Amino acid sequence: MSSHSAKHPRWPGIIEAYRSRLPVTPETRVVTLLEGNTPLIKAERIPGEIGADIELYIKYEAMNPTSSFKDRGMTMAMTEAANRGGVEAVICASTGNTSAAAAAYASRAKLKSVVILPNGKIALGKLAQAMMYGATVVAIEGNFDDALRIVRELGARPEFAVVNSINPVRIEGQKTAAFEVCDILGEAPDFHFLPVGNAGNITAYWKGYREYHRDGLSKKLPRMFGWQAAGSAPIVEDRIIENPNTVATAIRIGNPASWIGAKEAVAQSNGRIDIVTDEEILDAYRMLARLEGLFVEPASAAPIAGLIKAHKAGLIPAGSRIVATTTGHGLKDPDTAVNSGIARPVVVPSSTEAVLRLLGL
Ligand code: AN7
Repeated sequence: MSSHSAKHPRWPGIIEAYRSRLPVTPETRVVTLLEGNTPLIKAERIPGEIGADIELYIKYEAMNPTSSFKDRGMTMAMTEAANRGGVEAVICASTGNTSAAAAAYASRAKLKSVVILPNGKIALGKLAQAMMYGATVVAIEGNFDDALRIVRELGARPEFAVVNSINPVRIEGQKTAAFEVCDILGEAPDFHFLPVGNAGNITAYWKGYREYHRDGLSKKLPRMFGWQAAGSAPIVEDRIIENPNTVATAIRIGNPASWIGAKEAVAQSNGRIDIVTDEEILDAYRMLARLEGLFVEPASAAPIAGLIKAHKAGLIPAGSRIVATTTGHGLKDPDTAVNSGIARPVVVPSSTEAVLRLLGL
């Protein structure tokens, strides 16, 4: 089991913390940046603001080394690639966060990284990360789904290791977030809310919750509620979306890799997968920052937008304990932040009087 207790005064990263539950051997050389052990922050104001009698916790995945949840899967994928032998480079398609994590962990593993991105649709911070960590960044004139198709083809070559979530060890790493939630709360929550893009994370959390439940470490299983952006909702619409679109570029995905995993998580947990509009996403995005002090990227606000929608629809019983995962940091996408309708800085002369006048004092 975990955790950030007396047993690990210094958090060792998710593989060491949950070694017995992950596909590694005593000989495995672990590639880590000490990811995981992210805060589970109780929301103080959102429940009241939306008039919901609930207990809401935010699993704040921005506190990972590359500022998104992708680091959990990437420590596993890079460890596997580094120990496999014969691998020269890792390769992935990405809407941004996977590429940032792949590039960082590849540096750590002394491997090259190649990232294939949809040109012009990557948030600035994520692009900066991949470039800084030294990836070869290829921007294709296509979307994420086109990029993933290319990666699947290149992955057939022995010198490449694919580190997208089609690589099953990524899901293994990501399931540790569910373990952390149960370790902190002492039990699984009633509901778990997540954004859904490729659907790897909802698949991974459900796997993690089931494993803890099977082994008697939790008595209940949460209902899994996943949220897609309205312009990019293949699972909800039950069809491949050729030209997905949403302000939440992280989940701008028309043909999710873990489609089946998401369907199973929802069916088995008596859960739900539904849409939220870009407007609802941006409202929740501002609400998280303004009311809770949590600046997340737009995709990460989708589960909060979903919570508001589900509460209005009467789907959340009073007294429910809910965990929502916010998957990436707000600083990843500064353009959306400054263009999201919030107040701009006001320029005044450099004097105390001018500042007082502006403040109406
Ligand atoms: C912030 O980086 O697919 O449903 O290529 O970056 O597990 O795909 C990112 C996905 C949610 C969706 N929130 O998770 C990529 C990529 C953020 C994300 C998702 C992503 P999945």
